[in-house]
Amino acid sequence: QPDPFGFVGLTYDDVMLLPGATDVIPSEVDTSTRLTRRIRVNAPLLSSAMDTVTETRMAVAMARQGGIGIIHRNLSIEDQANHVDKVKRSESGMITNPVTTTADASVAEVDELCGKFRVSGLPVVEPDGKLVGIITNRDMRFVRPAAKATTKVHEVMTRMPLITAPTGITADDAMQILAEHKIEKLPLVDGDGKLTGLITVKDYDKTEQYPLATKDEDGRLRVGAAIGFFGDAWQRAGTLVDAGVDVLVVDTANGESAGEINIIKRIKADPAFKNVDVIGGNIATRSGAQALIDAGADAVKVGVGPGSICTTRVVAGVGVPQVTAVYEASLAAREAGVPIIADGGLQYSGDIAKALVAGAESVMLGSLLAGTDESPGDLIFVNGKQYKTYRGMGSLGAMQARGKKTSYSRDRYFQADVPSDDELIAEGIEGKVAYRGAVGTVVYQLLGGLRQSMFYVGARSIEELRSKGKFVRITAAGLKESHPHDIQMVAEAPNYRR
Ligand code: RVP
Repeated sequence: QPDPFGFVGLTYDDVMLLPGATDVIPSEVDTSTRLTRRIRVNAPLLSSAMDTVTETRMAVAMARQGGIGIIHRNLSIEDQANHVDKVKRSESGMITNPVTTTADASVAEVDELCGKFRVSGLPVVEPDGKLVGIITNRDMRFVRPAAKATTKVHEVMTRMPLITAPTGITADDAMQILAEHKIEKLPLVDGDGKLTGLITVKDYDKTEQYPLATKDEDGRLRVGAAIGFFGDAWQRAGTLVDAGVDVLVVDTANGESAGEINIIKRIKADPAFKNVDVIGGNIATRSGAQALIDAGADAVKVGVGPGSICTTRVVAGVGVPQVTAVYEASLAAREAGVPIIADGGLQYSGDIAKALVAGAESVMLGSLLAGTDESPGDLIFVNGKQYKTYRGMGSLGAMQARGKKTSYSRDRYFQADVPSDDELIAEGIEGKVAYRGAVGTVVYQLLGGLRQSMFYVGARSIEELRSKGKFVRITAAGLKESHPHDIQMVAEAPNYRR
């Protein structure tokens, strides 16, 4: 840095986008973008890998809205992989690996599996995979609760011959069969009568309800998951891949650390991981971005200290205001063709367009989503108002959550070796955010705001927004003028809170 004090760090509140000539209206713009080198999404939004933000429900909701959720890693490997598995099974054009049961299992066991995977019935197979029947709610309805443990599947299941279809049937043809026979589940079988897949009517309903959903080639929702690089991180990565994860996010507070660079290189070199993309982060400089790109990252996540719950900039005195950080990182990333994710610090929908114009291709949100129904945790009431808890992964609460030996959250802050809870150095705080209802309505407002931005700038696509958008720097007086002023709000706005 030749002139340290001439190098100014700017953030969202320091800049505004210039309005310009436009021939598009908000409803016409296309908000699709690149998440990683290989994966596109219809909405440039990720939910943070935090234990008060993203587990199954959030990840499903985000993918349905066209974005993606990143399952946090303050969990055992098994629990985290379970979340991934549940998202992948939540809806799909075709389930390639359906949960099944056998004829001699009990109805109680079927009940348990149905509850666990949130399905209404299971194909029944022989040990070699041959389909022998199907058992659904309809078959189990008249089994008394007390008899469930002793009633066997073969006593109540619907037996072959069933309505089935051959492997490889098209979606439209399958839908026709479902409609013609008024059935909800269509097992797919190969020439030997072995079960190869399952198509359900529920999944078609979902496809119509969420046309922008982020899906893989098999029609399953996409999901990401966070890993670190200490301890059992390698095993975690492998287990997540086995569970079907689409993207791994190497999630540390300093992405330029030797450990992170090494694990990215190792993943990218291993054929077992050839179908997953890897997001590296976080960094906040051009050289940081370059280091992750050189290691092979498929996207680079930017943000050191901007998070609403983050105290890194105060505790360590380290960080770069986010608009400058994104811009600097993009100087390396644009050249390499690697997308940037702007992580943390977004307060309003207008900040999304600012992040994209500064150089990002998508944004990651914590506090804006933590107050929704789909985030983990219960509603809390304070003075009659509704809130949900939200905490930094570097807060004492998060770092202590899994005890001393099994370090998860704490190794994000490179404190896996700290011998006792009392000796941890927190880099985040614990708090609460206002309850905001369903993710769907929050994302609707965020994307709506982004569409307005694109209209003002005259951009039909995110790519066009990024190339056409221009900033003006504003002062504290300009920021004051930008917010409502000289008035007391008397009605709640759906997209504005002080
Ligand atoms: P925000 O959206 O401003 O709430 O920020 C969320 C981001 O903050 C996360 O995606 C993560 O990068 C970062 N974070 C999470 N925990 C902490 C911390 O404890 N310092 N920071």
